[in-house]
Amino acid sequence: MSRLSVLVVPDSRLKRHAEPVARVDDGVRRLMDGMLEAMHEAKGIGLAAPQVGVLKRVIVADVSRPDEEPRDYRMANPEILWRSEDEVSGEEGCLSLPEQYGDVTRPARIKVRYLDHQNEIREMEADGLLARCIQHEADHLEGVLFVDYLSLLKRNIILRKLAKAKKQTAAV
Ligand code: GNR
Ligand code: NI
Repeated sequence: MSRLSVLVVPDSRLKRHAEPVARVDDGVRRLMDGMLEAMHEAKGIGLAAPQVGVLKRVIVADVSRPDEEPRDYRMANPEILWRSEDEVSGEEGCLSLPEQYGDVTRPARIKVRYLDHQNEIREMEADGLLARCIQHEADHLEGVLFVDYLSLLKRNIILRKLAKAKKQTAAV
């Protein structure tokens, strides 16, 4: 059982800027492991710390398909150092916007620098779904959600639906 629960929109913590970690210590490692557990449980491919109410620059990801070897990424203070000129559109979802989807155009490839779970600096190039996922998670650290890239009309339809759903759960 996971003790971390994923916040759902509307929640002001999902709109805040997250603070860098000074170093990856046992506390940050525990956070990363708890986030991976919550992410896998929810069948997500990524998760950012603000989604579990922690305003730190920590993200995790595992974009492997069920038939593939799992590959967990743990990243603190991720910095996108380079984005490709070429962009691709793809459908995104978010555990904080349950059952809502939309097409987002993003750079196809990125280079990212981060601290790994051993507090070592690493640099990595990513493409495909991993590149999309890291960009989506990095956005969470700035309080940006995928719906912020949609038209005002589509965004408002989604946000209104979720606000209504939350009111109804609160009323039960
Ligand atoms: O599970 C998720 N799927 C997904 C699909 C396309 C692009 C990004 C993502 S990340 C999302 C989990 C999540 O909300 N991470 O913040
Ligand atoms: Ni998300």
